[in-house]
Amino acid sequence: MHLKPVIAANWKLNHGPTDAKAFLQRFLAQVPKLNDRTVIFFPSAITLTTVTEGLRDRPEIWVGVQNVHAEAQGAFTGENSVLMARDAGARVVLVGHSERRHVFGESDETTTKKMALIAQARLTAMLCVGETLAEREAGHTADVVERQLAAGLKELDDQQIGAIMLAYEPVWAIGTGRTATPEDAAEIHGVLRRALASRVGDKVATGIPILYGGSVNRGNASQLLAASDVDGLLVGGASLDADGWAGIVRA
Ligand code: G2H
Repeated sequence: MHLKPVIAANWKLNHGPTDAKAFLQRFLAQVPKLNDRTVIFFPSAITLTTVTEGLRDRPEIWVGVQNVHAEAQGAFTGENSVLMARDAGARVVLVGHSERRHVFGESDETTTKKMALIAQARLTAMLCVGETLAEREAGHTADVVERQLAAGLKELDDQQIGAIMLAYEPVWAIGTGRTATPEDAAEIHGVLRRALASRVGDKVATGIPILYGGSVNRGNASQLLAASDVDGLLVGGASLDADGWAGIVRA
């Protein structure tokens, strides 16, 4: 670990404004000002403003959105805009989460467009990559994550690449209770770091946080964070309970 760790909560389709208010009250009472780690909340778009307002006195904690549309505005009923997310206080945007790719059919081409749009809006993109179980068993993990990474970086210049975050989330470990071992995570994080270095050089590549996600919990968080090239955690289910999440953040 060479960077300030990034510990991110992906609430997915959980916690409306009422729940979020109660969560933050309980969470903030247990977690004093954080200078040695970056904590991020990814609430639903409907809950975004509640969370940014609830964290008004804690500017060291970031808030982000789980997705934006590939166009900034227009006739796209039901979508959310990167510009509106920024206006509402979001600083970071998840791109290509496996549920976007596998449940909603998001393609590499779409992640390319979203990454460019987010960079133009000067927000931080957190690009998610990860292989399915079939891809892993066929020995294709490195190829898959390198392809997804290349698509995400395709339209970005070196400076824009230096401002992103990455998350490695093996699909077979998401919400399944199966976690990659710290060795599995270190291996693929190393693949990603080398791919970044070959695109933008070692110096920029080492400054890009690479988070691990997939059934992270209070019991395995410290071990995963200690693995080589693991600079943070992206946590779903275990971030939904304020006490449990406070425990992971303090780990
Ligand atoms: C992976 C992760 C958060 P969980 O999707 O992005 O969720 O921790 O529930 O596996």
